[in-house]
Amino acid sequence: MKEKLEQILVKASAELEAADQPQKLEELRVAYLGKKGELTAILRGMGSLSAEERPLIGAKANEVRTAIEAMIASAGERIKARETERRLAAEKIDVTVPGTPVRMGARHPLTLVRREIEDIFTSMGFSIAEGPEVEFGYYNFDALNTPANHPARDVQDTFYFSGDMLLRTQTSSVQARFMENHKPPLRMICPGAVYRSDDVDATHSPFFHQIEGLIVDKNIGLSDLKGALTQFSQLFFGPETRVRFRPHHFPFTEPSAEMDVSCFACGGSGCRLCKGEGWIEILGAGVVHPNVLRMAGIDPDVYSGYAFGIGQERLALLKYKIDDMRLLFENDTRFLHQFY
Ligand code: 2NM
Repeated sequence: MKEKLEQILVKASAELEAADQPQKLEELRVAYLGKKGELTAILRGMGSLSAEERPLIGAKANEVRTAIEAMIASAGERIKARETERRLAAEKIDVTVPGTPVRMGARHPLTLVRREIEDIFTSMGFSIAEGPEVEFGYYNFDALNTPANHPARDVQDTFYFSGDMLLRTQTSSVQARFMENHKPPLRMICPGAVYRSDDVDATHSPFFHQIEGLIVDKNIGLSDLKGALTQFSQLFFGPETRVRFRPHHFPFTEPSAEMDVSCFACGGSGCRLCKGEGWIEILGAGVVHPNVLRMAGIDPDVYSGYAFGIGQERLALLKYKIDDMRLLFENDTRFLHQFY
């Protein structure tokens, strides 16, 4: 029996040394030390031994068991270490390999212009409001002192749905709504898309964007308008910028004007950008017509205001020296990646 135990130890030692998988190790543990294992079988058979032999074999059997347990433990360590090594080798990353380049997006020139205008006017205390692009004829026209027979209301100029609904032709409709919901004093701008039935060319599109502004308070007049829009022009085009106002007509303002800025390319001496004029038209503006205030429930004998409208596309073309508005809408990334 002693020899048998020694044989078991030799065999176990060889097999455990060869074991290279956790499952194999577990199989060997069961085969030697398990309930039906070889060593267990020997311990069971000890009943048939003589009283002198029993303690000797018992001690030997325990010695073998302890040795096998130790070998299993060290084989386990070895297998684990080898597995760790294998994974370290397989999952090794070379941190010096250059990364996959990420193609960064760029902001659309219209977004750049809109944000810059928003920043300038919010710095002057204006808030930003939005409204629906599908609008009632009332807010787009009637509330803005544009009566039923006005040419702007013609189907040639405006996209109509059935009934009194249309695609807004100006963001002033947002201001008509705003005046109904807010008491003066109020100071707001409304950026947004507008729609007019125009053919597409380098400077026209049936879909474009405006930013309109409105201020209503006591004692607001043309001088306030001039001050704010001069300030805006100098912040947007540069501190040397001069402005001039030319009389004009809008139904919702009286008096009305168009505003030019001195050409920021040539400083006013005349160049290609300003077509030799020295001046570039950038917006329309005026003192809000009393009828517009009255329609919105504001007493024109107490309050007055000024309003202005800026075309975002026009400013984007000027600022970024783009010669065709269609480029803004074609989503050609080679073009769009040039602005930041
Ligand atoms: C322009 C030019 C002049 C304007 C007027 C109003 C309102 F709501 F007060 F009636 N909003 N926007 C206005 C005035 C817009 O765009 C060229």
